Parts: sequence; C-alpha cells; structure tokens
Amino acid sequence: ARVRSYAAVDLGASSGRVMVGRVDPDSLELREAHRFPNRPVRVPEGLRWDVLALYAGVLDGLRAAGPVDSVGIDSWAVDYGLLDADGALLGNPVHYRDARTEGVAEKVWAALPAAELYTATGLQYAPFNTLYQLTAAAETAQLAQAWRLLLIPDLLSYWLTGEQGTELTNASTTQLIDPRTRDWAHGVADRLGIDLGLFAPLRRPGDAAGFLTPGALEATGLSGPVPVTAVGSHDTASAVAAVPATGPGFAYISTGTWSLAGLELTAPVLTEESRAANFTNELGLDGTVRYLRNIMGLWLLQECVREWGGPDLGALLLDAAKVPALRSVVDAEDAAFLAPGRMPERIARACRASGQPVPATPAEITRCILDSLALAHREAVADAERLADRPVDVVHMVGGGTRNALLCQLTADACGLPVVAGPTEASALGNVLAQARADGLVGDLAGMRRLLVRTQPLTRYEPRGDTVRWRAARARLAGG
Ligand code: ADP
Ligand code: LRH
Repeated sequence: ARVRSYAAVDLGASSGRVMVGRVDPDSLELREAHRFPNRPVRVPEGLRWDVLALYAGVLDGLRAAGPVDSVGIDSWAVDYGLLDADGALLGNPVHYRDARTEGVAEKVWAALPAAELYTATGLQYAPFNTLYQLTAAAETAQLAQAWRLLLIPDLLSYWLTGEQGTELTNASTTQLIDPRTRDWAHGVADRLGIDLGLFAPLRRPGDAAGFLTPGALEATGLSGPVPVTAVGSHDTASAVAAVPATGPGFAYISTGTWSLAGLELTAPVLTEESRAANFTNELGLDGTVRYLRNIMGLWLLQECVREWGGPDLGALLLDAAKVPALRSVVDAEDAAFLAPGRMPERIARACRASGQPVPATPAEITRCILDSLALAHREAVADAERLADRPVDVVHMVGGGTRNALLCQLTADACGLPVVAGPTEASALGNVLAQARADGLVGDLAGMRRLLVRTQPLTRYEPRGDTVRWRAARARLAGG
C-alpha cells in the first residue's frame, strides 16, 4: 500500500508544533518533530505576536520532520499581518488580546446594527473578530500603507512559497464571510468601509498552495519539490475535522487555550435567539458549519499558573481534585477574563461579587476554574442542542485539555452525558488528514473519522451523579 508523510504545522496561542503524519488507507501515525513556545510580547504600543520566532520554529520543525510529501499550516484565528506593495511585512501582527478593540463594536453597530451583522455573517460577537480589529486600525499609518492582508497561516504559507491566498475556514472568523454563500460578505464590507481588495483570493481545504521556494528548501534542508496544501487553516476547523465521531448525535469541545463547544451542522443558524446566545457559525470542511460558542478555556488556568511562577501542573490538578466540588464558579464566557494578567485576583473578585466563597489557595482557584469550565461546557452543549434542534448523545473532547482528566470527568458530570476524550493533537491530525485527502488517500469527513476511530487512543468518561447541583451552580452564577 502507498504510505505517505505529511507535515502539519499547528500554531496554538500557547505553543507551536510541527507534527508528521504517516498515512496509508488503513493506518495513521503522528509524531512530534518539533515544539516551541508561542510567547506574545508587550511593546509600548501594545501586545504583539512574535511572528518571526514562530516562522523560525516552523523552519526548524520542517528540518526536523525530514522528507514529506506535503506541508499544511493551521493556527489560531482572526489575526493577520499586513504587507506593503513590495510584499514586505508591515510591523508585528497585533495579538487578539490587545486592548485596541475596546469600545470599537459600538461604533461598528452604529453603522451596521448588530442584528443585521449577525444575519449577514453568522459570527458571534467577540471584540477580536478581524472586522473589529480592522475598524480599530482604520486611521493608522500602517493600514494606509498596506497593500495586502494575510491571516497568520496564510502569511506563513506565503513566506514558505511566495504565493498568497486566503483560506476559507479561517476567513470565516473575520466576520467578512457570508456563511450561506461561503463567499465574501460584500455588503458588510461596503457599509463599514473595509476594503476587501486587501485580501488575497479565497482558497479551500485541499487546494494547492504552492511549493517551497529555493530559500525555504535551503532553510529546512529539504529537497524539492515540496508542495504546500491548504488545510482547514483555522486550528479549530482542523480540530473539529478530527473529532472521532461515529454517529450524528455528537457535540464537540475543542479544549486548549480556548474551549470551543458546539455542533457540526450543514447550514448556519442565524436566528435572533442564536445571536442572543452568542453562538457563532464558522465554516468547516466539506461544506459544514461549526456552530459553537467560545469559552475562556484553560487560558484561565494558564494565566494563574504563570502568576504562581509555574508550579507542576500534574500536582496542582491532583490537589484540585481533592477540593470540594462547586464551591464557587465564575462565568467562563465573560470577556472580563480576556486580557492577560492578575488572573487569580480577577477570579477571586468575580466570586466575591456573586456572593460565593472566595477561593484562596492555588488548588482552590484551580478547582473553581475547572468547575466553571465544565459548567460552561454544559451550557454550550445544551444551548446548541436546543438552538439547532439537534439531539446530542455524546460529547467529544479533543485538544491539549484532554490531558486534564479532571476536566474531562467534570464535563461528563456537568453535561450528564458520556465524554469521549482524544485525540490530544486534533488540530494536527485534521491538518494531516486534509492533506491525505487532497492526495486521494482518504475519502470524506466520515472516512477521515473512521480512520481516527480505528487508530487513535480514546478515553471514555461516564457521567457521575445527577446534574441538579450543576443547574444550581448555574443559577447561583446568574443570580449573582
Ligand atoms: P493551544 O493549541 O490553544 O495552545 P493546547 O491544545 O496545546 O492549546 O492545550 C494546552 C493546554 O493543555 C494547557 O493550557 C494545559 O492546561 C493543558 N495541558 C497540557 N499538558 C497537560 C498535562 N500534562 N496535564 C494536564 N493538562 C495539560
Ligand atoms: C483557538 C482559536 C479560536 C478562536 C481564537 C482566537 O485557538 O482559533 O477558535 O476564536 O483562537
């Protein structure tokens, strides 16, 4: 049988990695070639991504990967680099947690009411959607000079190949795409004075995206030709493609820096009720819609761990497991937790404000975070089920957070449903499978998922107890 290897570049908000997938029609093996930290940097003008360090990590990773049949790139959504008329990068890409978008949405909604914006784009309100970022940048010298905008994976792809494109799944997070036509929302851009000419032409997962340039071949030690293939370049799109579902009644939670919780649909849900519940309709592979809600995710814990000077995570989670359940919870969807810094203090403040016991020790705060995430997972799954009118019988958790057994168990308990956890590197696997598919090695999404079920280790968590106390915790939060 044919065996092929694909390099998956997967950049998360907390780390980047280059993984190599070996695929034949009956097997799928993933190995890590290189992993490197993704550390945002605060400069006087704000919070920035160190995109050159990331690109250096990509080149080192491809060198460590060795010969591959193709390369695919995915990363976190919404952020971009601007190029001048010579194709040179203008400044460091702005981090989506930067404060520049504060108060911008109100200005946008004055020109285009939020309800209309939702019907046209299907996107939940998040201050960092590219649309708001571009509005915040409207008067800047940098944007005035810009000739091209490339989303982060498309920028790295451009550096590797010299070719420019805008991959659709990630483009759907800009809030400038119509989820019904799966094409640009020209009306929205016109009304807000956003120049869609900044974007390179759309491409879709599976499309050819060029070949490594001679310079990139030299920097990686690879010999050509090495093609780059467009994948679901939004990390969450790749992660959802790698959910090892076996039937139609599944919900998914992609858990990492964020928790993205929802359903895979064939058409967007654009109702007013859905907007009020802040559900998003992002685009997935094969014409699917990722109907989901953003939950703050393990960011809450990452930021505490940073503040505490980096204690051992395993030991911390064991201690957290011993803390009584559901003593206090915070709203893990609250944008008040978006910015970096002083996280333990902000969590304590939220508990105090809602009249709950204030967690004090790292174990207590960790427990509060995990209980709060499980509760938010429960709400998102239940709301998605109701709003999309689709019954759910199993919850799949994928991503780095599935290493946290306590979080998986609490999610099962809160949802009152079995949780199937794994794979941990779902984004990289979805990335690999999109390449394998373009190569004719696997079939549609269902075929990809069958291969995952056969080859990936999965852990099942059964719900314990009843869900009454979770409902009560939710009421406490709402009433607080
Ligand atoms: P992202 O892609 O958003 O950077 P990942 O999917 O890599 O995130 O997940 C990172 C998260 O996974 C960390 O914030 C951490 O909470 C969790 N994690 C990683 N390793 C472990 C571990 N050994 N035990 C428990 N949790 C872990
Ligand atoms: C997760 C993610 C998520 C976006 C956020 C900006 O990595 O891509 O889907 O909402 O980052």
